[in-house]
Amino acid sequence: MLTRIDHVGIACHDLAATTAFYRDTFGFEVAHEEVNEEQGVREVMLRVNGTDDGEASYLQLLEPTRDDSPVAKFLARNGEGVHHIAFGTSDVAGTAGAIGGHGVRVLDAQPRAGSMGSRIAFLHPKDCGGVLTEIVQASDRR
Ligand code: MC0
Repeated sequence: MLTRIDHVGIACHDLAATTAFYRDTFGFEVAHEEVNEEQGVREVMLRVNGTDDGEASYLQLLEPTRDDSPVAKFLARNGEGVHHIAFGTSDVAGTAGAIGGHGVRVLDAQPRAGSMGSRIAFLHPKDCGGVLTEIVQASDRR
């Protein structure tokens, strides 16, 4: 069902400064940048390995666009740091349904739009050992 780590999401206050840190200190390449208004984030995807063909893994840097967004709440409570982990699948709806069958709350009954044209569904952190967990079906365009 879940075939790889798609990305690790990191919450930050200053997207430009955090991007520069990971690019310049670790040498990760900036692969993509976008705003997701539904999720209330401005984000940068830094490629860790592979190519943008659905097999690469990324660091996803997340800066909130509004104070009532999940990432803004997370930053206010915890400060900067790891916000979620995302696993790749070829069938986000089917995988979410199967995981939900194990008693895990699926936060997105209908998959939503994720970064780089992906389809995503979140799982409740309280049902995943305290880790906000995301399932990602990469875009064919990746
Ligand atoms: C909240 N909690 C977390 C957490 N966020 N625990 C671990 N990791 C996180 N990221 C914990 C809180 O500490 C709290 O625990 C409890 O969950 C309730 O949190 P809350 O914020 O007070 O309550 P809710 O229910 O309003 O929101 C939590 C929930 C929400 C996870 C349901 O943040 C959500 O729906 N998240 C999914 C969407 C999301 O995060 N979008 C941003 C990334 P205590 O013990 O105090 O009760 S968008 C993204 O990443 C996209 C663009 C992409 O990947 O492509």
